[in-house]
Amino acid sequence: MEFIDHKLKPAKSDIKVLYYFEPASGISSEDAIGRIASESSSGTWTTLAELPKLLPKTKAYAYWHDKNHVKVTYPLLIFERGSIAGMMSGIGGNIYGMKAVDNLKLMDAELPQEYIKGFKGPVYGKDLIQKIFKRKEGPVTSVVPKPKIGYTSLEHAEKVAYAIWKGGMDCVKDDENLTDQPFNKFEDRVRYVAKFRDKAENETGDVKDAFLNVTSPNLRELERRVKLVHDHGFKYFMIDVVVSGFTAVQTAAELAHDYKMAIHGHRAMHAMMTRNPKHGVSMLYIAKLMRLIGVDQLHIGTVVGKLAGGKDEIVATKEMIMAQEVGEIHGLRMPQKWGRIKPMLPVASGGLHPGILPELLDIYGTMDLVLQVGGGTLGHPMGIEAGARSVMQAIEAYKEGVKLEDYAETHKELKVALEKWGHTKPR
Ligand code: CAP
Ligand code: MG
Repeated sequence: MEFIDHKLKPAKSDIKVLYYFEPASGISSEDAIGRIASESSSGTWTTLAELPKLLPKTKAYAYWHDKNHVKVTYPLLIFERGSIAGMMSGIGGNIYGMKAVDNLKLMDAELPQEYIKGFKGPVYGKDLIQKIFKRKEGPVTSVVPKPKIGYTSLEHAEKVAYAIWKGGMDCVKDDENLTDQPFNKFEDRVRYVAKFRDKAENETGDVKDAFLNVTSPNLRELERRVKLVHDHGFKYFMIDVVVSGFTAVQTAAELAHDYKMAIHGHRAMHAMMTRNPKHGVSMLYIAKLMRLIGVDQLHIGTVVGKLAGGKDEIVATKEMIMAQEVGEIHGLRMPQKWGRIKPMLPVASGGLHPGILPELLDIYGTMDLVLQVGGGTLGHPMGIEAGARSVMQAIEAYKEGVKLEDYAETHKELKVALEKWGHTKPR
């Protein structure tokens, strides 16, 4: 009960966390929220013989709750500045295993300017559309070679990447589980993709780039791979942010700032923690941490595609990563002021194909996004280059406010894509 104060007005410099919680049977809501605030700050399960003088300054307090939501305010003093790992071992640590709660989900946290100034944020963020692709508005388009793995590094570059670029796409993305396999060594892929990027740029006159996956077994290797990508003239590199972990992503961000590169953040494994509405951590909060650390663009879901993710959370997340200030949404999002941290671009990907792009773009309500269309490009009956063209045609149709079917009358590749997939939403 010492860690509950319903009258408390949190300090401006506190971190205020919103949790969804379900007390275990026999545990009252008060007991549960007291244990959450206590175990995640300086409390423990028993009274102690000695107490340090500083203790009162280290305590978190549950200061508001309703049936299943609690807000806990944490003094900034107890967090190492600039370390997400340090923060999450507190507010995302032991409390998840406490028997006092049956379920617990970290929905969001309002981060004070005092904490935010310990981070650099993205090198480019939304500015990458203009600074890398020299365009006023998006979308940035990308295709990931499918099948996910199986091509050799030369086939990946010569057969697939080159066709994708010739078909009009901006970028070719490594799949999340393509790193350094015997049949597609990382070094070889970087070298070949650079060679065919140059060829495609010369032939099209457009900027072409790639999201080469630097996800690595250790930080030394991560640094080596980022340097290799940089030295081959790429503006981006990609990292699987969840499997790599916060320390690796913060290392990647340091490197991105050194090399003035953009980070494409893939979120594979997020659904292990984000999908259950009652337990884990929200994708919204993972996205907040990634913007803070310095990821320039991050997968946040499509609603219409093949992977789970509710519309309310995806729209709330998109707003939060793109704006400089957002308001509270009960039970879903805390208020947040971003100060000088640049906006992060959302990446829409997963089961997309030309027939459902208009619906997706309506949901996003902006052209400032990255569209990734893998199977929906590589599965085109007329081949890879035609597949890329069909996606570009669907985007053009949308921008001109023309129905896809009408646009398809004069654009064969789109017509063939619609004949194959129609407007189906894959599962
Ligand atoms: C999409 C994808 C991406 C998913 C990740 C895949 O391919 O390459 O990894 O989009 O999910 O492997 O499925 P398709 P999310 O375009 O062929 O579906 O974007 O939700 O993080
Ligand atoms: Mg993938």
